[in-house]
Amino acid sequence: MSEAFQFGAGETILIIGLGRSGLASIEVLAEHRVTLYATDEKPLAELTEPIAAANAFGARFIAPADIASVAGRLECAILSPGVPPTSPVVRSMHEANVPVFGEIELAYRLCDAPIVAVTGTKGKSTTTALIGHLLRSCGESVRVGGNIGNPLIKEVRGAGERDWIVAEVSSFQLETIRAFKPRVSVLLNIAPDHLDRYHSMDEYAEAKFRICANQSMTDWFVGNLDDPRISALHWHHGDARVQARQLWFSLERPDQATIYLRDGVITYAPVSGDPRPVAIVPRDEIPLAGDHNVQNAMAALLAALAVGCNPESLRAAIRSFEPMAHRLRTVAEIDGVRYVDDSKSTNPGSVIAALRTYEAPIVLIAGGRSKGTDFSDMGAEIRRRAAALVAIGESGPEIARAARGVRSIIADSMDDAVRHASDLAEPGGIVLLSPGCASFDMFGSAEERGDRFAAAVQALREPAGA
Ligand code: UMA
Ligand code: ADP
Repeated sequence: MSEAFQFGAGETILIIGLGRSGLASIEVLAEHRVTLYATDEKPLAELTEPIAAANAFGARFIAPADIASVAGRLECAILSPGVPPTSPVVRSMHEANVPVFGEIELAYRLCDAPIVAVTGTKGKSTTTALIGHLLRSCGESVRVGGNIGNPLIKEVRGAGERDWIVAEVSSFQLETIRAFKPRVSVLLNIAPDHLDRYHSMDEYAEAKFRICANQSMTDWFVGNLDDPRISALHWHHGDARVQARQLWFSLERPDQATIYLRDGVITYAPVSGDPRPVAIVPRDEIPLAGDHNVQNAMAALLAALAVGCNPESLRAAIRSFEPMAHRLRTVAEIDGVRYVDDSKSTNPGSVIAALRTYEAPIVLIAGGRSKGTDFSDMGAEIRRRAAALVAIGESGPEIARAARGVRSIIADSMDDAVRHASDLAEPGGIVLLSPGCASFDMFGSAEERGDRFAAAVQALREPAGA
């Protein structure tokens, strides 16, 4: 089977997974008059709505057990990021020699606009949204999509060479790219996460490195010099994995970075023209809390500079960025206690980053569904920085054990957790929801978990028994 398919009439494609990514691919490929089949491993009873949505675009549902009956007719299959490559459906595609790739690759092949792609364990959505904001503020026409929530395939529709696409790409999505070649790639950090899908950190890191695998010398790579796995890609080390021109951000090594902090000011060392350092913005003027967000801001600024924005415009633009919900967002202040929703903190590294953000005494609410990560570093940071821990969810007891020595309570609902946390907090202190885990043991999503936290906090205002 050749790879020269055009995504047009006469071709037949199987969509694997009927979530947001799969349904968006169906919608766009239907416009290209491709013959579509769709499959999903969920029990049929739970698929009524997505099958109806797929049918509405002319896609026929095939149960996973019947896939072999259509395999011989397929040009390719488009895999949803949540479906692991070990899934039986994917295996049956390999056995039938049907090429399998992801929606990001499909979007790339159907896209005329240059792409800025962002990956990393944490900070992807913030950095992606910030790059979108910076480019837009500098007068560019921009569309933002990908893992951030709105499938990329829908954003690239109708985009031309004068537009920019800013794409958040997860490691799952990078597993199934082939030719995907962003004009600018951004690699933020690599920390333990998703170890229920990857056998090792090396395997996880390899998936992340794919973001720059097809880039050439006309492209740009933005990397974190403070992350040992990423700084190993520096051309100094003779590593050939990055062919693109390299731009580095750092909090720790100002002398070797393209963007760094000097006297509290984010400062750029131009890579061409006048080499004198350019002060871009004092860190205190970035509307995002914590050192980790200074790193995200530096990465976003480098990406915008690579696109061609000038430092003066960026200085004004970054100040007007609105932080995203569920990421260190204050949702209330009650009786002198600040309540902070960081529900999107879904791995131990983001809990550590959140704890390091505040000086005030913290009562931490943490726990949920573990992703196979080790909680010992997070436990040590809780001991160092938290006044108390309220542990929730499946991993609550494990986290409480890792933080042994800190006053801990196990709570069995968000309402219960917030009530305990409010009892434990002192005026001037912070109640911080930063779970360090997935939400699916207790909630439908991290957003729902954050909303339930905010609602439980609001309920504290109501008089008892009201
Ligand atoms: N399914 C199977 N077999 C499996 C697993 C899933 O058939 O083994 C089916 C499910 O029954 C379901 C469908 O696949 O019907 C779901 O597909 P999906 O899990 O890929 O989810 P989508 O709704 O398509 O959303 C995906 C991303 N989800 C994942 O990567 C898990 C979304 O990222 C992304 O926003 C969306 O595409 C649009 O690009 C979410 C995410 O959690 C936010 N990402 C992870 C993260 O950020 O840590 C990587
Ligand atoms: P992602 O899209 O990679 O999950 P987000 O920008 O949505 O990242 O942030 C998710 C969580 O991670 C939030 O709790 C946020 O405070 C935290 N976070 C953001 N950037 C970083 C970073 N560079 N290092 C560690 N944690 C971070």
